[in-house]
Amino acid sequence: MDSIYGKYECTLDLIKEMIEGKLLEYQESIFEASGDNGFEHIASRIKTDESMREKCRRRELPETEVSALVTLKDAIGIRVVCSFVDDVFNLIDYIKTLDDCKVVEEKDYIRHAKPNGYRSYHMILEVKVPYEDALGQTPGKYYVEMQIRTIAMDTWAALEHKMKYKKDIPNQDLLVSELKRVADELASCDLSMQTIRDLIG
Ligand code: 0O2
Repeated sequence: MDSIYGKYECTLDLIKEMIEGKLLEYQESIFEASGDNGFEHIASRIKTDESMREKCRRRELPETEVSALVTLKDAIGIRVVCSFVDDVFNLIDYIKTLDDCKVVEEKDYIRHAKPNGYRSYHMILEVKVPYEDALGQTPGKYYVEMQIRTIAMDTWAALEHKMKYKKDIPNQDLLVSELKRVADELASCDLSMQTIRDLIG
């Protein structure tokens, strides 16, 4: 079966690399100015053909390029993991200044954690590029899902994700409530770490 992304598949990699490049420029500029690194690392992915098709079916969308690249907006996913909470919000401010990138959706699961304890800042960027998009327009518009969070939030999300996708875990209810408790503890530690960093100056 052909890729759901059709002839636009290669463009997705180019856009992912372009945004990553801008993030690395930011990291360098912060390092030059202060010796800090701005963020710890980037993890990125293009959603696989199989999981994009599965998402289309779940949303009762036709399995087309337009569904995958225009209606759904997470074909390109970039996660940036920071040491400190302030680094997360400074990075968000920087992303909002980028030329040809418009934030079209924002979810602040840091100030408003999900009931299970999930914390992260999500943004959908609409990126204007000199390539054709799935609607046949040039310059085209592509979408990038950004997730920005601290190391503590990231470790928690990975563990919770693992639990969600594993079947027949004994004492699952207990683990769910323990995870929620730990998420709140980690949030409190993140704030304490930020305070100590600010006091060190
Ligand atoms: P993958 O493979 O990570 O991409 P949508 O993206 O439209 O399906 P929604 O709720 O509109 O879903 O978007 P939201 O809330 O911004 O969440 C999108 C992504 O955030 C998810 O992608 C997860 O990666 C992550 N996420 C959201 N909530 C949780 C959570 O409670 N726990 C964990 N571990 N991750 C979460 P996908 O689509 O699940 O998959």
